[in-house]
Amino acid sequence: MDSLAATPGTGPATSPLPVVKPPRPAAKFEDLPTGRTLLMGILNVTPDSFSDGGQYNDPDTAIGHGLRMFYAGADIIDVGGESTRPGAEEVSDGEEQGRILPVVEALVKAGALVSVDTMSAATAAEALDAGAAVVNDVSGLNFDPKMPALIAERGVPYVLTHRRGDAGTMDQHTDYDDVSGEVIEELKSVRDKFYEAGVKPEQLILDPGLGFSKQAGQNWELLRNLESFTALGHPVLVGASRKRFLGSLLVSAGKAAPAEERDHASAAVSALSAHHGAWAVRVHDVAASLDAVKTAAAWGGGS
Ligand code: PMM
Repeated sequence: MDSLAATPGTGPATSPLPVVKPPRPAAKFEDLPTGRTLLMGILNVTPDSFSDGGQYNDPDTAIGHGLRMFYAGADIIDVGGESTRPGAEEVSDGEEQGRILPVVEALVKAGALVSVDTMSAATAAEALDAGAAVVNDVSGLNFDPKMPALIAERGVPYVLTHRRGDAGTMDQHTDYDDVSGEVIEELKSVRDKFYEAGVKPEQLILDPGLGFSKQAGQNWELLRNLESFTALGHPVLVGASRKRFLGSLLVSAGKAAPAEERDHASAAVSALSAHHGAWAVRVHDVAASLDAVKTAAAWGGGS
């Protein structure tokens, strides 16, 4: 990705300015801004994700989109190579790594802080070697048995997301008497497995897993109870952007709003999540959610 090394202003006077900026020093997790909720920009390098599947399927398009989100203010770019939507096909580690590693490398070289969205310990290890700084795992109760040891050994931040079952079965596991209480207990039981492997509490970021083994009303219930998640003492990540429950909220002429018409509601959820203490929101439309979290910070008396 030599184009990343282009220096603005070195071409002939008539040539357009390069789209990409020069490399920056590698971003560090500990240098992330404080004083507002962080933005994690979504980059699915997949043919089949529900929200943006197929749009960023080749490395150059994916890198371009990642850079656009970075320059729009994303604090972290979340790069994934396997769709997590209900019923999605599993991909091999080799295929997943082939999709994401060139993208991770290029974004890190450009100075972005990258998280890898994977359920595979092997892929997480390769992505960390390529410069990713965070592992974002939505496997929930069904995690790769090699993941806890990897996270302990590398000492990196790890997003522990609630999910029951797998992509094929999660929609059959939505029976809860008390969705928030049960999600919290189940997150704690997975957290214990990571502690047993030597992962430190400060490495863990918790995510209630909106849309993963949850029905629409259960997602709202979890959001309503966000403060019981932040009370666990870990940073909390909220991933509501463009999800089905927003589509069913925004019904028009009897039809759920399609994914690309859910960004305003997603930004509203970002503002409310920020106001209720979320550490970060995982979003498609970075610019809208940046405004939303800044507004929430000002409302709360922050920067
Ligand atoms: N949702 C998706 C993928 N990865 N990661 C975390 N931590 N939390 C989420 O809610 C989450 C995730 C699915 O959404 P997408 O297809 O829009 O990426």
